[in-house]
Amino acid sequence: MDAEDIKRAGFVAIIGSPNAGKSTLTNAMTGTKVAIVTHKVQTTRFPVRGIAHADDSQIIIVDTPGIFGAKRRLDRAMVKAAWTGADDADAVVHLVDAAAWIADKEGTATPAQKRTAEDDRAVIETLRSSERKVMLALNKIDLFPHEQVLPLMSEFDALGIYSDVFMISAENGDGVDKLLSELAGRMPEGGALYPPDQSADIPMQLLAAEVTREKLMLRLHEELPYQLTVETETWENFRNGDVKIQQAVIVGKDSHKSMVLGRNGQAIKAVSRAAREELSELLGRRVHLFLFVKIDAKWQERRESYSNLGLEFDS
Ligand SMILES: Nc1nc2c(ncn2[C@@H]2O[C@H](COP(=O)(O)OP(=O)(O)OP(=O)(O)O)[C@@H](O)[C@H]2O)c(=O)[nH]1
Ligand SMILES: [Mg+2]
Repeated sequence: MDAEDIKRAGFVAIIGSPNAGKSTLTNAMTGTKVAIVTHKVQTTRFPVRGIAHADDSQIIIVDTPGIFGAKRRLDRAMVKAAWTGADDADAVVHLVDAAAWIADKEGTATPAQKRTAEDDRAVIETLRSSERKVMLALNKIDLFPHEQVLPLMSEFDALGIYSDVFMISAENGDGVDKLLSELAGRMPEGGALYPPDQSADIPMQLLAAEVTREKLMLRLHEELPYQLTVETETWENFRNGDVKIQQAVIVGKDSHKSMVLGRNGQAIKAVSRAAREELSELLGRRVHLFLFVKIDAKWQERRESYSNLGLEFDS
């Protein structure tokens, strides 16, 4: 698509409880990996912009952190950023894990699914008290028969806070084009905001740190993934096209450092290999990745940790 073909352009915020599939949907709509995805809650920490095109519109998808009853400073900052993303957008999609709701109704919900439905109810209450209508997308419809989702659609519809209800699978793409095309029509008139060949607006160094954080989240258990952060410290482009990336994995204490390293350094080696392979693919170049573990007991109480990610420290 050429820039002059674009007649509309705007922002769409994807909001919802943790694990609803917001980042999966963002990646599906932009056709590339702009946001990291894991099966764990609170994967996304800051809003990420992906750029999609449909019909004559440029649609800037803002993936946001999951919304939940946050207590820690970092969590509060994440939730605040999600609502700010919604306030600033031309359209808002509330994404709901329909599989969790159906399991909740049938009494077969896992504790995690129960929490998801509870977090959704809190989001609904906030949306109810705001003036604006948002679009609802019921996600993960690949996980159960379609007839089960119909009563759920009517239930959400009856709340009177949604302008439309969509059924989608962010994972296999069902319904995603329809949603995108609907969004395209709602973008305000105006020219392109980004070059049409661009599919993400996230600095490469930050995306590279996110990829490593994804691999750490997949590998490490319990609280540990939530107690660490990753920073890209150096990035060197070589003449032969290779790139050398050095990253710090920052943890709060010694025992966490040992867990990140793993026995004989096995854990960090596996993380490094997985991150390197994915980065090579994303960049289309050979990547030399070097990970170091650093201890900084106060990283979650430092202003820069937040401003680096575009989060507000005083949330
Ligand atoms: N079966 C199925 N799984 C899905 C679908 N969409 C997302 N998932 C899975 O749901 C999990 C969470 O996906 P994410 O995209 O990370 O969810 P999120 O809403 O961004 O989560 P946070 O960043 O933690 O708020 C991952 O394991 C995804 O693979 C879907 O349509 N169907
Ligand atoms: Mg996410």
